[in-house]
Amino acid sequence: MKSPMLTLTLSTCLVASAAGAGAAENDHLKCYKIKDVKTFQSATADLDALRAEFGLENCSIKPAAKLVCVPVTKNLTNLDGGNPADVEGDPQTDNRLCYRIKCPKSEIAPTFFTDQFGSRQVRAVKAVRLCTPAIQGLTPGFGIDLIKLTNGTDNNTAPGPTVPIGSTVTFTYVVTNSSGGPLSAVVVRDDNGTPGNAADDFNATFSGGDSNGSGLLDPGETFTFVASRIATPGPYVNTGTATGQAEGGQTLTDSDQDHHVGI
Ligand SMILES: [Ca+2]
Ligand SMILES: [Ca+2]
Ligand SMILES: [Ca+2]
Repeated sequence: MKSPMLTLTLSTCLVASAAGAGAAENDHLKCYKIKDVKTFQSATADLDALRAEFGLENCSIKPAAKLVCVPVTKNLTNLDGGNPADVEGDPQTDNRLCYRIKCPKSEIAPTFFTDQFGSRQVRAVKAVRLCTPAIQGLTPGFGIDLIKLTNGTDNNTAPGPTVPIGSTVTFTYVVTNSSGGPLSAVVVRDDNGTPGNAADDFNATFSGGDSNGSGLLDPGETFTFVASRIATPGPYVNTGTATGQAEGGQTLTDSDQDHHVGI
C-alpha cells in the first residue's frame, strides 16, 4: 500500500463554522501538502495505536515531512444523498477517516514549525486531506436489507391484503447487500407469526439469485427466499430476519414484517 491514509473522494463544499453557531469542536484535521527542507537519517518508531484493533507497528520515518495537519471545525453542506450524521470527537483519542479535498486556491505564507526533528520553514502549498472522527463499528441495520412480501406485495402495516381462508399464502423474502463486500451464510428466519415463541420459527427456502455461483451474497446480487402457509381466519403478521456474515466475521442483520387477513 502506497500510503496508510485512506483516501476517498468527497463531493462536498467545506465552509468554516459560523461564529457563535454552537458547540463546534476542533475535532477534524485539515492536512496541507508541504515542501519541507528538513533532512535527517531515517528514524524508527514504535507506533502503538490507541485502538487495539490496529496494534503495535514498527515504522521507519523518512524525511521530509509531506503534510502538516491542523485542527479545524467543519460544517458539511451539499452532501450527495442526504443529511450526514454529525460524529464529533476528540483529536487525541478518536480514529479518523481522511478524505481527499479540493479547496479554493489560497496564498499561504511560508511558516516556521518545530517538531522532534527541529525547527525549519516549510511552504504550505495547498490543503489536500480532511480527516474526520470515525467510530469503528457498524451502524445498526447497515449492510444487508430484507424486504418481505405477501403474495407479491409489500404490506408493512396492517391490515394488508385479504386472502381466502384455506388458500396458500406465499411469502417472498428479497435480500440485498450494501456492505461493500460479500456476505456468507445468508439465511432468512421467519418467526411464524409468533414472535414470543422461538420454537416454531423456520428458515425460508433459498430460491435463487447467486448469479456468479459463489455461494455468497455479493454486492449487486439479490437473493430470494420463499415460504408459504395456509390462510387462517383474521389478521396475521409475521416477521422475517435476514442474517449474513461479513468477511471480518461480523453478523449483519435486517428484519421486515408483512400483514394479511384471512376472510
Ligand atoms: Ca414487508
Ligand atoms: Ca415464532
Ligand atoms: Ca454470489
